[in-house]
Order: sequence, then C-alpha cells, then structure tokens
Amino acid sequence: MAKTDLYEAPDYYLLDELLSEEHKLIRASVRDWVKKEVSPVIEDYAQKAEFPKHLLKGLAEIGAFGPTIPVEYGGAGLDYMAYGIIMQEIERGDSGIRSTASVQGSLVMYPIFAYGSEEQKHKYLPKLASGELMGCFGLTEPDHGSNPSGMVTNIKDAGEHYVLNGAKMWISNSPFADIAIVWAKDEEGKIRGLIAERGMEGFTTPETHNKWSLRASATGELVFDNVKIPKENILPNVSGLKGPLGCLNQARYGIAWGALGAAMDCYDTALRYSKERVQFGRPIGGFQLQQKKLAEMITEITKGQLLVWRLATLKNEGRATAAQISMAKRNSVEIAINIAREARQMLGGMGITGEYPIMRHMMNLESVITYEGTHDIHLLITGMDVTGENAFK
Ligand code: TGC
Ligand code: FAD
Repeated sequence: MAKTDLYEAPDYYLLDELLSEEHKLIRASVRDWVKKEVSPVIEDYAQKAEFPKHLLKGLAEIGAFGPTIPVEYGGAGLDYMAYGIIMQEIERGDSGIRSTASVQGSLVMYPIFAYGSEEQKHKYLPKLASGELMGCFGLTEPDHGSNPSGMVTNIKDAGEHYVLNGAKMWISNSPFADIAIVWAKDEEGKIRGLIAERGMEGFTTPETHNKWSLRASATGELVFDNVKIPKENILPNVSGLKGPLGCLNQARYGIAWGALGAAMDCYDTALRYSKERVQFGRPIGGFQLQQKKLAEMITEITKGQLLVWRLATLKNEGRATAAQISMAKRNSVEIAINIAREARQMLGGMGITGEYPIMRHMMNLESVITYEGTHDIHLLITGMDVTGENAFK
C-alpha cells in the first residue's frame, strides 16, 4: 500500500538563507516530484529488484539529466549548487534513482559535452536530456576496478572503423541503455572514449542479478566481441585516464550531495519515530541513549551540509579540486551509512521492514561507498594530496 511521505528536511544551521530563490524553487519542485512519484512506489520496486523505468520521463522533466549542460544542447544550464540540490533530493528518495540521473548527466552527457565533437554534441545531447536516449558508462572491468589504468578492453584501427573487444562489469543502466560511453585502449596503449550503440553487432549487455544493494537500479555488463565502431563515434578531444576521471569528478560531486539526502531521510524518519514510539511509558526520544544518536546524526548532517555548500561555491568558481571532491564524497557517504545504521536501530524491529525507508537506504549506501572510487581510494587521494606521497602503488 502506498504510504504518505512525511519528509521534512533538517536545516539546523539555517543554510536555506545561503540559497537563492531559484535554488529553493528547484528544490521544492524536485522534492514534490520525489514525494509524489518515487516514495509511493520505490519500496515495491526495490523488493522486486526492478528499475522503475516509468520514472525516466519525470526525471527528464525535473531537469535531472544534465542540469549543468548548456541549454543549446538541451541541458538546463544550471549552476553546480542547483545540480547538487537536485541530486540530494533524488537520493533522499533512493540512491538507485539518483544513480540513473548521475550516470546520464555526469558520465554520459558530460563526456560528450566536454570531449565530443560538435556533431556528437548535437546528435546525442538533446535526446539524452529529454530521456529519449538513455546511456551508461563503461570503465570498470572484471580485473580492473580501483585501478582502471590496467584496463584490457581495446580498439584496433581497421581502416574504415575501429574494432572493439573486451568486457566491462558493474555498469549502472547497462541493461536498458541505448548508448554506452566506453573507455578502451588504442594500439599505442592510450585510453580513448567512444560511443557504442545498442544494436551494433557483437555488443551485448547481460544483467547482473542477486544484488542486496541498489535493488531498484539496473546493473549489468558490457560485452564487446569484435564490435565495429565508426570512427565518428570516437570522442576526439581527450585521451588518457584523465578522460574518465574528469567525468568521475562530476559524478562524485553529485554523490557528495546525494548521500547526504539519504542521511537526512534516515534522520528525519528516526526523529519522527522517536517522538511517536512509546516504551516504559514515554516516547523513546526522551531517553538519553536515543537523544545521543539523534544529536550526533544532526551534527554530522550539518557539518556535511556546510561542506557540500562550500564545495558547490568553489565548483561554480571553477576552483574545486578533484581531491576536495573526493573528500566530500567520502565524508558524505560515511556520514550517511553510519546514520542509516544508527537510525535503523532506533526503529527496533520496524527498522528492518520496508514500512520505513531506512534499511533500503542502508543497503543502497553499501554500493555508494564502493562505486565512483571506494572509501579507501578516496582516503588515499586525500592522503596523497596532503603529503605528496602516492600510497596506491
Ligand atoms: P594517475 O597516474 O594518478 O592519473 C592518471 C591521469 O589522470 C589524471 N587524474 C585526474 N584527472 C581528472 N580528474 C581526476 N580526479 C584525476 N585523477 C587523476 C592525472 O593527472 C593523470 O593525468 P596525465 O595527464 O598526467 O596522464 O592514475 P592512477 O592510475 O595512479 O589511478 C589513480 C586513482 C586510483 C586515483 C584512480 O584511478 C581512481 O580514482 N580509481 C577509482 C576508480 C573509480 O572511481 N571507478 C569508478 C567507475 S565508474 C562508477 O563507479 C560509476 S557508479 C555510477 C552510479 O551508479 O552512480
Ligand atoms: P577492487 O578494486 O577490487 O577493490 C577491492 C578492495 O581493495 C576495496 O576495499 C578497495 O578499497 C581495496 N583497494 C584497492 N586498491 C587499493 C589500494 N591501492 N590500496 C588500498 N586498498 C585498495 N563502474 C563503472 O565503470 N560504471 C558504472 O556505471 C558502475 N556502476 C556500479 C554500480 C554498482 C552497484 C557497483 C557495486 C559498482 C559499479 N561500478 C561501476 C564499479 C565500481 O566503480 C567499482 O566496483 C569500484 O571502483 C571498485 O572496484 P572493484 O569492485 O573492482 O574493487
């Protein structure tokens, strides 16, 4: 049975005062959409392990696909604060739905916008913005996750076209994507980006099943068996690992905002429950142990909100570094996963059911803490940034 979504966003330090009227309007419209369209159905889709495909049209309409892409290419032409706010509101509903938006905007539209030719931009971007075309991003391979520079997927020049061979794994949206941005090594060993299209001979996208996390998101492989890639499908303006990593900066930024949304939903749910649930003759929110949990949650959320607000300001000014983005992604996900675990306990047995969103957020966050660079990798990026020493290798 569809439940009413009673969410009220915590704003302990009055951060709303730092947002423009336009930002608040955008937030209100996305929040409204999530309450009406996502919250009533998401639990069922997660339980069924099915992606709610019917939400794609609405995601496009609220501007979730490529919010910062210029209007001339079909994007919304918004700033990074707006982008962050949109991701936060969507992930407040579900990390899997935010994943779909992140992949489409940051990992498919962004590389075409940043590295593509004018023809590629006009051909793909407006259709991706409207959801007419959906995309996915293939970087990770079965034997190369944290270390993408070791990838073995490759292209060979066959005169008229390139021939693509290899396999990508753990690819969000692959089972239904119309196009894939694929990263592959050329004959000189340089990493190149290309656009593979569903229907190309030798290109298949088997779905990955039995996930306990991001159950309402479709994940799969990309398998390339001598796929002919037209030369005009190569992204001409980038080569090397900085190509895919540049896209990840965009997506990790969105996750830094998004994961806080999941944390805020868990906190809001636990706070409301603590006022309603009576044990030993009083609401459990009156017991010190429960207050400790809530006080620590709101403190961490507030610190996280300040951090992403500042990061957005730096990003709007073109001054946010990749290492700053890593720190924010890592911090927000850590806050969120800890808050989800504590909030779940506060609901006692009810916390493990689908009556409340907490367990779903908690399980989703197990993917969020791993994808787009694991928690360890982001820690090492910070470590390298402050010491100048590379501890990866
Ligand atoms: P390294 O030698 O450090 O760097 C190679 C080149 O890349 C440049 N670079 C960056 N450029 C832009 N942005 C960044 N964040 C960059 N980091 C490095 C660097 O300057 C260098 O450029 P150049 O010109 O000198 O060649 O590379 P490395 O091989 O040592 O690896 C570094 C490491 C480990 C940090 C990196 O590879 C990494 O981040 N690993 C994690 C992999 C990862 O995040 N994978 C994500 C896959 S996509 C995904 O998970 C989508 S989930 C989507 C969803 O559902 O929401
Ligand atoms: P590994 O790299 O094998 O890491 C295993 C463990 O070793 C981790 O704890 C890691 O932190 C640790 N480790 C690795 N290297 C070091 C080191 N140098 N020092 C210390 N510890 C280290 N990828 C895409 O390309 N596109 C997608 O759309 C996409 N979507 C995803 C969706 C889901 C649901 C999931 C789970 C993953 C997705 N990924 C995607 C893949 C994701 O980015 C990788 O899982 C992630 O980068 C980690 O790679 P791995 O799983 O191979 O782990």
